[in-house]
Formats: sequence, C-alpha cells, structure tokens
Amino acid sequence: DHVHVTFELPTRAAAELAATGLATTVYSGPTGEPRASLLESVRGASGIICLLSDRIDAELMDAAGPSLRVVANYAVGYDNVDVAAAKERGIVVANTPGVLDNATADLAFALLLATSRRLVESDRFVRAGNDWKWEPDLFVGLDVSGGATLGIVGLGRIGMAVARRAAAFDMQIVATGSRASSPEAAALGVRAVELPELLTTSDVISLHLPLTPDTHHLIGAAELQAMKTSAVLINTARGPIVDELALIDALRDGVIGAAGLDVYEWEPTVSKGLLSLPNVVTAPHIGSAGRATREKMGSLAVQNVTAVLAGRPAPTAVAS
Ligand code: 8YV
Repeated sequence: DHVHVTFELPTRAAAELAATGLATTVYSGPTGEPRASLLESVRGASGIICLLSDRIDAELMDAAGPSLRVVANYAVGYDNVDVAAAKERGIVVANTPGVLDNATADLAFALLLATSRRLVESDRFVRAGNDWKWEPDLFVGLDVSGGATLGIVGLGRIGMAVARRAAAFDMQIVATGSRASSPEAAALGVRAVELPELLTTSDVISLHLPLTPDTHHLIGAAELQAMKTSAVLINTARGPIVDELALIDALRDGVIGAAGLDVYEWEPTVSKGLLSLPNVVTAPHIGSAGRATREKMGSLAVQNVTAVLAGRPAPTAVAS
C-alpha cells in the first residue's frame, strides 16, 4: 500500500505515519500541490491525506485507480471532496471533527471581540502616530458582555464551543441548527430560533455551518438587510456561505456594522472592496491554526488512513 500526502504533516503526525511502515510520498513544494502533479502522485495510491485546497473529484479518484480505499481530509469541512463519487467507488472519506472545535471557536471569539470593540481600527490609529487624548467617543463600540445577543447560525460542535464562550461573557444566545434545542444548549441558556428571528434579534451573528448547495449564499443581500444596522457578522466557516459582494455593499452603506472574516468567497483571493473598509477585520483562514490542534488534526488523518488500510472502520469517516 502507498499513501500520498499532499503537504508536510506536522512533526508528530509525520512520525506516526512513518511508524506505520506504509510506503508514503509527500508533496513538499509550496503548499498547494499543482493539479497535474497531484494526478500523477496519486497513481496507484491506497490512501490520500489532503487539504481543503485539493479538489478530490471523480477524475482524481480515477487517476489513483482501483487501489484507492481512503481519502483523509486534513480539515473538518470536506466540500473539496466529491463524497458521492467516492461512495460509488467504495472509497472511504474521513475528516477531522472535534479536535479543532476550541481553536476555531477561539478565533471566532477573537474576531467577535476585535470587531465589536474596534481593536484593529484602534491599533491602526495608534500605530499611525495620531495625536490623541482620552475622549468619550474614541472608538466606542458594542458592549459584548452583559446582554449583547449572539446568534449562532448552525449550532454543531464548533458552534457549541462558541456558545460556551458566549455564556461566560453573559451574552444572550440564540441559535439555529441540529443541537440548538439540545439539553447541552439549554444548559448554556441557548434559545433555539429560526434564521429570520436570529437575523433580526442578534447583535453579533457567527456562522458555523458546512458549505453545501443549501448553505451557499445563505447570507445574501436580503439577510444582511434584515440584520440590525449595528450588527457584526463573523465568518470562520466557509466564504461562499456569504454573498461577498452583497456584504461589501452592506458594510459600506451602513446596512450592518462590521464583519470579522477568516474565510472568503473566492479564497485565497480577498475582494479588494473588503480591504478598503475600516469596519472589517480579516484573517487568512487560520481558524484551526493552533500548534497542538494541527498535530491532532494530523494524527487523526493518519489514524483514518491506517485504520481503513488495516481493514478497520475509519475513526471519523464522513456520512455518505
Ligand atoms: C483547515 C478548515 O485548516 O477544518 C476545516 O474545515 O477549514 C481548516 O481547519 C483547512 O481546511 C486546511 O485544510
């Protein structure tokens, strides 16, 4: 069996893969194995460990050939993988759920605080060497603690980790999603609502959904219009869930207050219109970028591949 890894795994995960004794190839060029190289590298592979930026479609599976039994995505999201094509070919698809919930929720909260309290604007202001003295109105923003309402769109594993943080900040929490009416959510004071109510009542709206045909442009011009004019939108999920051009218009025209973004519709390209707005805080898709988190993601990807190649179920196979 041969496993192809499309990037350099974190140190410990790489050692774990080496210890399995499986033959491996690793693409070690700049991150993002070019398509032609990828199609060549996977030929005859039994397993692939890959990134969100690798398009794992029918063509790639056929380039690998009938030996391919498992695709382990180094990410919880797997919108880059054609799961139906994998199922047809008997290929197991696995992801890395759970291990990155806290890291992603931490980043969502960092963006929430930075946008609400205008931290990045303040930082730019001070660094620019502006003459300033204390003024009652200087960078006044949204009070997060003690009453602001957070709307969590898609309360799953990551959304719940965000809810735990919001509860500690004494925020009111409303949420949509499968676990919004669970006992765990109730214990955090979460109120389950439908999206229209969430949009109109929330001071901060944070997205925690996978990208699917159903969630593509879930937040468009009409949804932005429904939000409070002071609303803060946080996206650490997937860019195309938000209509980015509509978002730029809304931020520019005062339809909403601010946005904290880790993901973009045309990633890694970030719309120029976003970058010229003062009420936007950006990050380059670093939600899971904690050192220990990345090791855990790597270990889980390795475990998913080795389990399948040993004839066992993958610990975290996706539903197909
Ligand atoms: C990954 C992510 O770092 O898990 C996800 O879905 O978006 C991030 O954690 C990224 O996808 C790299 O593969």
